[in-house]
Amino acid sequence: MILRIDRLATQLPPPSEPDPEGAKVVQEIMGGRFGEMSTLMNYMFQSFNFRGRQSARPFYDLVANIAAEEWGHVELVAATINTMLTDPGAEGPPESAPLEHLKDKPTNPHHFIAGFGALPQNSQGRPWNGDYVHATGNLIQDLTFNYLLESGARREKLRCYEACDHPAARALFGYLLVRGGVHQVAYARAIENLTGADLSKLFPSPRIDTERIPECRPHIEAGTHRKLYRFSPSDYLELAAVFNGPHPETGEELFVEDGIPEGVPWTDLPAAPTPFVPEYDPAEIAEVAQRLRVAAGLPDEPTGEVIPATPGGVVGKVKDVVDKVTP
Ligand code: MN3
Repeated sequence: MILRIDRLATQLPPPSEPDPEGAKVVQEIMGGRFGEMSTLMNYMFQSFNFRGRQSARPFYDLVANIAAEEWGHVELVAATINTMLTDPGAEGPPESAPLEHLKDKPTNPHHFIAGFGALPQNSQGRPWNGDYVHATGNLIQDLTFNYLLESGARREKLRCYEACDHPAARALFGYLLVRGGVHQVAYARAIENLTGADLSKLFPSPRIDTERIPECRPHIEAGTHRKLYRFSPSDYLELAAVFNGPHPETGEELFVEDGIPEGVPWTDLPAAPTPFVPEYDPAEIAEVAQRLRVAAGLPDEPTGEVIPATPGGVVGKVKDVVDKVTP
């Protein structure tokens, strides 16, 4: 089972300038062969299909536990794409064609026709494909595949970083490059511990110097590059049996953290413009929600925690917004 926490693993800048062309590129990290849906679904199916898990517990724990973190990475990519598609200017009466500026750009038209949000597709608009899952029932093959998958994921994230200068995309890639690096090390250590093969000689693979990427640096300084989170209150206790030893690039000690990232609330993005569809006004929905809440004996005000969106706001202001919202 999965326990869901309504927070994002890391801070993303609030919406600034919309970037639908960039959002199309970021879709590769969502639904491409090496995207976050692929890492999630690979580790998820490998854990579902894991036989003899009790006797191979540290390896089972590793795969099952990393699957849970990948769920949060899919969530982060979706939040980024939504941020990049938030366009306070795309409003107006239907006859003024407020979305016309999008139609001639190299965008994914589904982004603005289908619902102004992330799609389970790659950058070409092709749906994520179950054939990307490699769950053979052979532990060494699966671990080796996972190492390659994380390696490809890092390569693609770097290329998308180089293709997108939107602050939300850059923050996303900064975080995911560091976390993907941890998972790559974790699978390498698992193979080493199981077979004796010295995979430390393969690092860095690909040769990405994350120290030079400004958006990676705060995560490296916080030690995020050498810790594996344990994504369960009481299970997956044997991670430390395989995730141990020196980091192959820095020589620092690897360690397991008992718990999940503290995370931050989602930014409450404004409703998508629906100029061609007569629809409930967001204020009407808020009114209905409040009535239902009170009738159910819940507080008058919404109970969840969000960061208010500041459309057109300055990226640097995000810290102030968080400080205001988080006590
Ligand atoms: Mn990931």
